[in-house]
Amino acid sequence: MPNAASLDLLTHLRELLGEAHVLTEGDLSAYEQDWRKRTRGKALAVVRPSKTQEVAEVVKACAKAGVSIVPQGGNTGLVVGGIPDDTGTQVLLSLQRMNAVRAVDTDNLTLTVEAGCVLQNLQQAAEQAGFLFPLSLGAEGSCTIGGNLATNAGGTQVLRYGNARELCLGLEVVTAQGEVMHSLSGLRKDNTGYDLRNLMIGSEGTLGIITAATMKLYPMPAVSLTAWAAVPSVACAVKLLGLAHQHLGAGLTGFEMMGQFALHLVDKHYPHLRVPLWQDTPYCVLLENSDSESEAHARERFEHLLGLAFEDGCVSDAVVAESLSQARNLWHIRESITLAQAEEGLNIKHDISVPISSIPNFVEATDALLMREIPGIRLVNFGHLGDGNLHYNVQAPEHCDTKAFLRDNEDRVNTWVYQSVKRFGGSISAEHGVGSMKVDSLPDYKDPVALALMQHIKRALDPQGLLNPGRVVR
Ligand code: FAD
Ligand code: 2HG
Ligand code: ZN
Repeated sequence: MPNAASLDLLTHLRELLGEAHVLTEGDLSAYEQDWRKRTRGKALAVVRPSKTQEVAEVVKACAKAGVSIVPQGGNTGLVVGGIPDDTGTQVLLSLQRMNAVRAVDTDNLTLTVEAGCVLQNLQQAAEQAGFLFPLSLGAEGSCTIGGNLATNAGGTQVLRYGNARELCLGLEVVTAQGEVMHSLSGLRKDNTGYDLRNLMIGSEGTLGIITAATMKLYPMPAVSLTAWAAVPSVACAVKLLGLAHQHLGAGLTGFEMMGQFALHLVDKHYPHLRVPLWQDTPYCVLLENSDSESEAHARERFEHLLGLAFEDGCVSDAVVAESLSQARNLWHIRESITLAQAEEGLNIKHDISVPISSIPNFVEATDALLMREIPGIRLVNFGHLGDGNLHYNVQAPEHCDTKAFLRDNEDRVNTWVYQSVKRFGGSISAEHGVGSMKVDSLPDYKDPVALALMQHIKRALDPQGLLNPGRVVR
């Protein structure tokens, strides 16, 4: 039951946003439950501002009442960072109504959008203007650009275009004091002091609320071809990556690796997708070659590369998509692994990175350790090999009680994987962020001085601890 101060705050928020946009009753699970349905919180209210000034007023009202705020975009995050805790005292601030494209500047090659703009709509706006916005991930139909920037999302085009951070030129941010930082300039060069844009990117809603962003546009490649190759080992996949860099140069826009069990799950749960070549090989690789010349040129370069890889023994079989729909289907298979894993049951997720050169040894050592410790464990290894980033996920042994398995094993599996990552000089979060899931592990794996500086920054920017408390740093 909210106390008198909370009831006063709710009255104030209703005056600011209107009754319809301060939700306290009914089914709020879309806001209060995380995408994986592993955690359910309870908000004092879900508020849905439609303008930057409204966000600022909400923050000021909450700051005055001492009530903390959890910003939320599309609620597709995978580390429980964008839902309220279970105390019923936090305000969940959804950016979903702030979804306008504010400006397209085709000379400056930029597009300015509000934070709640769904990534797919941003991609389409870029396409309508004749350009490419390259950020691409499985959740693109629901995640928002504000959430992408708050988590510095990666996805499948990073090796050519970079993470969300590299695609952003400017931000508009509401601070923890309810002030608006106007930095949407769209400049490619600006050395007037500390880089506050990059501080906000990846801060997961703990330092400010992103309300709009100016993003880079890129020329649309004339043609993109997709190939699917069977590789005999992880070391061969790394070798193929080296050859692809050498022979495709900047044309290499995607390089994803998928383990046999990951593909088995897609085959089992989505048989209509007809996964190619997976049965007789431990790993498959998806490659994309984007070319500014012609399809014939792209195909010739691809075939040359695959020919060399066959000769070298690092590819045992391969197909090059003959049409756009075949290429889309191959990507769809890759993007369906997360959903196929969810269909299979509760699981443990990792989004680790190690230097690309260490990936074969990391996988070999970690596979051996986990299989020795938990006989029957099912490893779902896939991801962005081109960035040194793997989703080294774990599914419970078959026919076991998955809830009990997670209760008894999740922490020790995480420790084994993280220790292995540390041994190979990697990161325990390459993509999804820290959220509340990894906040207590971070001190064991982050440089202590770096962590202390993060804590100082948090206290300096948000001394009341109002923005997404308990996430990223404590
Ligand atoms: P939310 O889930 O709503 O929020 C995520 C975090 O950002 C929270 O901490 C929240 O408080 C904060 N936040 C949200 N909006 C704002 C804002 N405007 N201002 C300040 N803070 C804010 N991630 C990848 O990096 N690469 C992938 O390839 C990838 N693939 C995915 C595939 C699937 C099927 C799914 C379900 C998820 C995937 N993700 C991936 C994770 C997720 O989609 C990304 O983290 C995405 O960027 C989150 O965007 P969102 O709008 O849903 O944010
Ligand atoms: C992907 O690359 C996402 O598909 C999700 O980052 C990974 O489900 C996962 O673990
Ligand atoms: Zn990923």
